[in-house]
Amino acid sequence: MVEQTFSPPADSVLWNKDFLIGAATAAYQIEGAIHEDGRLPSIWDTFSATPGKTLAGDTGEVACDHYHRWEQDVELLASLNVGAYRLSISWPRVMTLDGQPNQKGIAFYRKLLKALRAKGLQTYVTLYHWDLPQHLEDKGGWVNRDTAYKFAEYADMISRELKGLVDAWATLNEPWCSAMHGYGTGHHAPGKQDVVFATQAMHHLLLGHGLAVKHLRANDPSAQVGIVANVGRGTSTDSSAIGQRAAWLFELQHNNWVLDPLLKKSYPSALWELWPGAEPTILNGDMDIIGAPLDFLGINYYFRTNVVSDGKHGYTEVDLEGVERTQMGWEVYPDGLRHLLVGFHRDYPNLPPIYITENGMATDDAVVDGEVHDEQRISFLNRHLEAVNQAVKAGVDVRGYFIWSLMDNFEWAFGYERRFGIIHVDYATQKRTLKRSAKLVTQFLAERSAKN
Ligand code: IFM
Repeated sequence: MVEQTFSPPADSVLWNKDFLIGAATAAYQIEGAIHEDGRLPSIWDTFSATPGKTLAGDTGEVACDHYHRWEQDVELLASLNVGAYRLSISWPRVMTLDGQPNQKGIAFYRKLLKALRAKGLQTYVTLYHWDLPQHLEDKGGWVNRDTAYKFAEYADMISRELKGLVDAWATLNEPWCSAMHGYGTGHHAPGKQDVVFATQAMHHLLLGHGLAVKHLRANDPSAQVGIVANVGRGTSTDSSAIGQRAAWLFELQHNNWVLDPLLKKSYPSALWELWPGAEPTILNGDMDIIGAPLDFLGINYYFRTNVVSDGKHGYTEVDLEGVERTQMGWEVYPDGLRHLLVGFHRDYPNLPPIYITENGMATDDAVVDGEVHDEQRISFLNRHLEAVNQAVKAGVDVRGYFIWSLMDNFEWAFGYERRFGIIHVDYATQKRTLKRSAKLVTQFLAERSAKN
């Protein structure tokens, strides 16, 4: 095993102390305590308890037990010298069935945010990272327009409760995954499988986002307000026009489906050639609500996908041979991140400042003699941070980067097998062990603050 170093080039933007480096998690993936303090069932409780839906039948019932171990986790986080922590609030934990604040659940986030602030960490808080209250799914979930209004009520309530403790609010995490995997492919909760549901769910997610923005701004004017989108690089080894169109369609479907309504107030029309008959119902005024100005855009990037034409209107994914892959099977392709950032900067004149709100990889890590040698992750982080540096040098306004994830956690349908953390979690004992990646990032950030 070749030991990696973590040392950005001397002229890298990473050395600038104002370039924010943080770590990220999400409520359902780490908290556990799903029956405590009045938390209501969520769609992920239902889905993961359904046989066959997650690897080994894993659920988020205990996860990293962060709900009980949060103080220790805040200490660990602060020991990494990072400047910010990105977390999410569990909607079913903080709101009762009749839409009232659940003060016990809210108290958990209040004390967590205060502790983070006391350690000098900035707080990046996502309102919806996939854990819809089950009672709303029972009424149709995101396919039902009413869920957008319920989400806005939740945003209004929680931003009144937590105002002054949050540096940046993100309304949604990865609406593409909520819509497509939740209602299209069915790989995620609630497990519905119809593209017509997916496109309608997307519209209501984005509408909920736009409605929420208004409340967040009114209730917590000093905080930034944004949204987090996952984006993918699509390429084709087929250089013919039809091959290149397939790659273009891949990116249109993954990236522009979300970014165009937010930044251009319209859906790309080619989507309805890809999915004939799946155009959502859009009411007058919706697109103006969705396209409300943003203070920042969060970008989550993980991999590239190679595609070919399916011979009809769409594309098919074909794995490239001989490329480096992660434990998820995802190709390691740092230049995709640079390429996409530069493209968004070119294509969206009103692109707000960007934070890379997630980037990282799963490896099959184990603790050996007290150490975790996650050398592939160190190399991955080095290369993706350099891609960000190059994008900044090319003129893109990227202000920060969050490693996914602070600690190993519940990786949705893949359960606990896939380990994304820079901190290892032994799920039997809940022992946390800093991986070598965490140690090198810590060391780099100490060197950086010594220089500035
Ligand atoms: O774990 C997820 C996270 O919840 C959302 N973005 C992708 C990560 C890795 O799959």
